[in-house]
Amino acid sequence: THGISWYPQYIDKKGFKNLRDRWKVNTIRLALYTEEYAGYCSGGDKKKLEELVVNGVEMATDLGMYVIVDWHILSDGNPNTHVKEAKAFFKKMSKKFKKNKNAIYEICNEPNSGTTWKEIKNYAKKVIPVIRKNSPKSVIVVGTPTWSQDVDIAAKSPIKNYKNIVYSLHFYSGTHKEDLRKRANEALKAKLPLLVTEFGITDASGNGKVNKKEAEKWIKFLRKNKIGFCIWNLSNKDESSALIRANCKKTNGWTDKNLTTQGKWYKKL
Ligand code: IDC
Repeated sequence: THGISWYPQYIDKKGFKNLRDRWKVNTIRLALYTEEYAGYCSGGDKKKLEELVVNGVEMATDLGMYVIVDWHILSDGNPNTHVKEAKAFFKKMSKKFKKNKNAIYEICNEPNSGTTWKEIKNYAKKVIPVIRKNSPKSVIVVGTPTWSQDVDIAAKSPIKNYKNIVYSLHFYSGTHKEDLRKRANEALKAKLPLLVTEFGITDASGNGKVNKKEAEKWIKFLRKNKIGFCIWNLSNKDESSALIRANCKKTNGWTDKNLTTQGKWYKKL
């Protein structure tokens, strides 16, 4: 999804079903911004946002899909900024979803602004036990430094004492290329489990020209290494990373002419 406070209408079971049946999607990632767009920690309506997350998880579950609960830090840079809220949020959610084996917890989208791996680990060590209390086995995704790119750094010092922890790798093929794949390879060589919880084929701004040639290289790399991937973003925002064209208001039942260049490319994948 895009930010669910901004685009709540896409939490639509029919839309998810279309993605599953026509696009062969098996995972929905629910992006809950913490800071931007009436974010969860910046004055947004917490109750309503939680309801959207719960609805999204229930819809995905009914449809037999995985669902990622994404604590979407971005302009807040360092996950420790809102660690208190994160703990309370994941406590509530992991309790609600303790029977949902398909629920995946992504505890910090993209640390940035110089946040170090050590700081992220400190944050993770506070949030993981909260989830583990309710959900001993669920998959937990930890963001890596520099907008979830420094997986090579994480690989040198992974989180100890917990199972089913994976590390996120994000890329936008208009911006990130062979150099990032090389670093991802280093992480894989060190046996770090990776999940691409977000990628696009535009540039890193989520806009600009699509780069399909580089995107094909990435997809080849991901398939070869059996790494799952979620595309950014399910919305009709007027930007090239949106899957739906700005003039289309439908949240399900899309035809190819409702899709952007990235949308069409992804559907065919
Ligand atoms: C972008 C959205 C854009 C929004 C911007 C700021 O596409 O509409 O205005 O965020 O909130 C990320 C982030 C993701 C970004 C995306 C594209 O996780 O929130 O979305 N991106 O810039 N990391 C790399 C790229």
